[in-house]
Amino acid sequence: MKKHLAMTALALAVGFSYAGGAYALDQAFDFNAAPFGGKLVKDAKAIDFSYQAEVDFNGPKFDLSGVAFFGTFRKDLSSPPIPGTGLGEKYGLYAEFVATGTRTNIAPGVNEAAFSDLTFKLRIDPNLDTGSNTFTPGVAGGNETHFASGDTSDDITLFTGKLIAGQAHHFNTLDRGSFDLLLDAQNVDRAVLQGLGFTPTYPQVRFTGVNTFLEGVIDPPGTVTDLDLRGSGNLTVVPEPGIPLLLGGGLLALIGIRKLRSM
Ligand SMILES: [Ca+2]
Ligand SMILES: [Ca+2]
Ligand SMILES: [Ca+2]
Repeated sequence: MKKHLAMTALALAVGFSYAGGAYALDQAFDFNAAPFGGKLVKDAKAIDFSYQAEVDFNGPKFDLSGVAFFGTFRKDLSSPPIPGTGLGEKYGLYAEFVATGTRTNIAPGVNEAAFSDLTFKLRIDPNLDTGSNTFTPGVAGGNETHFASGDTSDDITLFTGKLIAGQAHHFNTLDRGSFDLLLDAQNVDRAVLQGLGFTPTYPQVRFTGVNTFLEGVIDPPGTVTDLDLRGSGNLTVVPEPGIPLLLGGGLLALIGIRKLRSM
């Protein structure tokens, strides 16, 4: 009996440590685009995007605004795109985001940023007539923002994201960097977002990416207006928060059993 308990706890503890692996436990979800002339995509694990944003650095603080356009669904990050979904042909899908945070210089040309606030909307563009505005990098043209443009009046919000935590990094080659944002998905349109991943009341979504274009970064404290930032990434759904907590409980149980044995 005691041995059985210990083995169960061990299995749960292993599960918990595995959860720390990148994307090890991404949750499958369904995306029903049938109302927009697309297909019902079953068991997707990621949606790929490319994005453009503008960033303002003001000493240690930053703010940014951007738009990401999604192109393909994947069953996992190493497999080819799911064909024939209608995304980009029958309907468009984009995210609009505005964020603020603080950055820290950890070495010359190497900075880490922590997000403190974020407004995020995932939206369907049924008629493929939404784009994004152009801005002039730098102080020319004033301090601008980057946002969805064209006809956005017909677009439908699928969820609004509330920031749980987020970090970004950039390196001294200036065109390298990455970001990782964890969001609570609220006001979820469950006619479109379905499946296991969107079962929880507040599903958690990861918005992660790499930069492919970024120049003119200066170390804090420094001021930059409308830095042009572009790149690509994936939107994934993480398992419901109860699962890691449960597995974490398994780890604690294992520690408890070890303590009992050492007594
Ligand atoms: Ca400008
Ligand atoms: Ca700006
Ligand atoms: Ca539109």
